[in-house]
Amino acid sequence: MKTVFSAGQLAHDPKQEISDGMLKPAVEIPSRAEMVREAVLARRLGELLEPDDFGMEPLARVHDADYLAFLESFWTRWTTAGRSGEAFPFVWPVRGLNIDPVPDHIDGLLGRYSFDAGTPLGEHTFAAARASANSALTGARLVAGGERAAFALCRPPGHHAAADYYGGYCFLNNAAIAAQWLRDAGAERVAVLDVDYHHGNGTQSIFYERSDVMFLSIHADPREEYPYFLGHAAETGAGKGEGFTANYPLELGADWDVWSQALAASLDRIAAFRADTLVVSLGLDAYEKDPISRFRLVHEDFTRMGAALAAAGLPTLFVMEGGYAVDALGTNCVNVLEGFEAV
Ligand code: SP5
Ligand code: ZN
Repeated sequence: MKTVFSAGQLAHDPKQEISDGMLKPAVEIPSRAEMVREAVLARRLGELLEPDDFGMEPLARVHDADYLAFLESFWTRWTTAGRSGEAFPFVWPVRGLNIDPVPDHIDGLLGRYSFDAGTPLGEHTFAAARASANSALTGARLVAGGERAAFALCRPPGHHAAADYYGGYCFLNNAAIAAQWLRDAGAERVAVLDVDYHHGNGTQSIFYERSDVMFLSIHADPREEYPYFLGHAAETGAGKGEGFTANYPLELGADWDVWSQALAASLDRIAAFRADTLVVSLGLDAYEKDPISRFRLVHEDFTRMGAALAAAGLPTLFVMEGGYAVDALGTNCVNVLEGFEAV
């Protein structure tokens, strides 16, 4: 399987994040991608390709124009306000407040276009996020062109980013951008299966009222875990999209026995939907030693995961999401991809 990755994705290099009531060392760091790239090469998964630049248009199919303009202009506004280094929002337009008009001040804009304070935004973030989205798009084009599967080594990740807000270390929703591009390239029914430990709130919100892209997510119960405000089993889609979202929230501590049952249920739903293309939001943070997560998958479970995904028998685009046990990330990620190829 081919891997798509650009060194430009490393330019987002956050130093700190707000977590547990403190400024702590950032966990969504460039070495994550470098570790996965090394494992892809060491284990001879296949060719490593540079992405092409797809421009802004496929991003604008998923994200609002004003949100993209905010990301584009962020650094100029931030430095014009006399700031330097990484930005963190601290005020949000929650219920009862007025989201219109959009503020002029950068502190208001940061709150308007985000949903958490845990996601550092810096000078090179948007460029790196664009490069990451281009990797997803280049992978999508490989799959549309007839490859059985492709691996978009995306980082920064994407699944928490919605049409008009960032958060959860995500700025552009790579998986959603790829799924929409696949639809535009002729796929009729795309399933996005999110196996990241955290619920893919951004992807869910983007496709919630649509019946052409099914969204399924296996994740830690939002009653106990980030992102807290989406990912409950009762969320099944709305309007035309009713029945085209499926959530499998699991208790903290879930191991392969529990996790694989949700995976089997997801794959049944994907088969009933008669998806013609599968996009996997491939988080590796369900790993037992992930520093911010509390599931219990072991190395071999990731191989099993890949094999189970292959059994769906669909052209498959893997889009990397989270996973913060940096030393194990390459092993777990390539285990999934090798497990898939072995079937
Ligand atoms: C893509 C992705 O996996 N994003 C995850 C964002 C999670 N952000 C919240 C992190 C909260 C960490 N709390 C750790 C508690 C143990 N010290
Ligand atoms: Zn995650």
